[in-house]
Amino acid sequence: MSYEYVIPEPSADALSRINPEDEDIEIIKTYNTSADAATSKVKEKLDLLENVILNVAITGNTGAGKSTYVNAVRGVPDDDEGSAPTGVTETTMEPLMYPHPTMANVRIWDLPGIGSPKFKAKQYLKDVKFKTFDFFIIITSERFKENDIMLAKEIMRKKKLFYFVRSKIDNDIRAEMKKKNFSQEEVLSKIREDCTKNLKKVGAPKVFLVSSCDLGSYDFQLLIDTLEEELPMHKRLALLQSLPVCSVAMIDKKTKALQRLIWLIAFSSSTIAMAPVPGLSFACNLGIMIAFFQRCFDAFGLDDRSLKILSGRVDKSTEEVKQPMKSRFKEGVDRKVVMKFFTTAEMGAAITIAYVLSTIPVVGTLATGGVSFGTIFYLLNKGLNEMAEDAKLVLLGAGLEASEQEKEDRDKDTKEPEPEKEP
Ligand SMILES: Nc1nc2c(ncn2[C@@H]2O[C@H](COP(=O)(O)OP(=O)(O)OP(=O)(O)O)[C@@H](O)[C@H]2O)c(=O)[nH]1
Ligand SMILES: [Mg+2]
Repeated sequence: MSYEYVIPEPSADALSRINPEDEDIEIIKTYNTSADAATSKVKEKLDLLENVILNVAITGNTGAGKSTYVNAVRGVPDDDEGSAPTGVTETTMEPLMYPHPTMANVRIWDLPGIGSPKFKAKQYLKDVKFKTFDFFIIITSERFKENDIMLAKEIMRKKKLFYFVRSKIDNDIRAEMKKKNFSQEEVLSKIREDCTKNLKKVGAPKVFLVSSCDLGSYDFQLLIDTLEEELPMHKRLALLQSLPVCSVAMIDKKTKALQRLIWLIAFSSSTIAMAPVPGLSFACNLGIMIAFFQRCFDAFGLDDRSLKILSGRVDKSTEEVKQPMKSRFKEGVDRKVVMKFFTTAEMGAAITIAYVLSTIPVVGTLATGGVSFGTIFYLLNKGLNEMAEDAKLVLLGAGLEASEQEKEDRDKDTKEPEPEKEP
């Protein structure tokens, strides 16, 4: 006996809310004509997005700040176990791979310095196995030199992506602050001009001014925006999930990236509901939701490890930085917390009906499937947004991002006073 199982043709409005890319819309459209093909395409895509490997190479002169940058983008303090060794005497002699602490598929490579006068870019790239990398970050803490340029040209020749980063900007700002008529914007634009002048031989490349001690300031966000534009979609998602939460803008970017996964997960979970085993779909959906929420929790840095690191940075206790969290995920993601989503008044009715029906063979295959897509889609979005809010509250509470009120006050203070009117 076969049962007709139909996901209703999605309306334009529903599609715009789900916000799939063009190729995803094609999959949704083909569902009604070939459910199996659409389902396996969705699963393939999910698998690719969740498990893609991203290899990032960090290179540059000795002492430029490579290892410090590696630690910063992994969200790991320099003195942490498993961090890249940093300091004036430590030198990275061979490519060392540092997996992201919560996303092992994102790998940051600390490459050897390129400072030697005998440096040969071609041989260097061969030695470090350049094909492994999705892109290169070339770091300097002073002027870009001939070796940086040679390397950039060779990377270009190999048709790989690279980005110039001028590091230790916080040091430059601190030094200039002591001078009369200090203007941060002027200092930054001077450094930018100087870098551009030094890099004339490679055209007019963008240079990103970064402090590994303060990723929330200067050009780090701009660097990520650029990477986002230039990386293939599936790699972009991995990158955004893995970056440390350093600003509200970063939280918004992560939210958007994670939203991309939701419709695919909801779609594939609705097809599980077709299995004619009582209660199975409920259990599977619960498992899927726990896995997704754990992914979001880690990406937003709400896990104990990240909060502990944050509390160390801002000199507060972990309890203090955690205190502003309002969502039901305050104590972590587990079965009990996710079950709460199924017992709130708004969802209760729909889920109870779906669950009761799913225990009745035959009817269950239809009913659970029918509500599953919408329900899971709704619940995953709700959980994601709750966590994003929490992440913002934690950032504000830690004093790493100004509140709207503080920003308004600051703007008022920096505005030129209105000239007094002549009587
Ligand atoms: N203030 C400040 N100091 C930095 C920054 N980046 C690196 N440093 C310091 O610069 C020194 C050298 O940094 P490393 O990260 O060890 O440099 P490296 O490029 O890995 O050096 P080698 O492995 O020897 O080639 C360390 O004392 C860091 O603490 C930064 O953005 N700001
Ligand atoms: Mg190093």
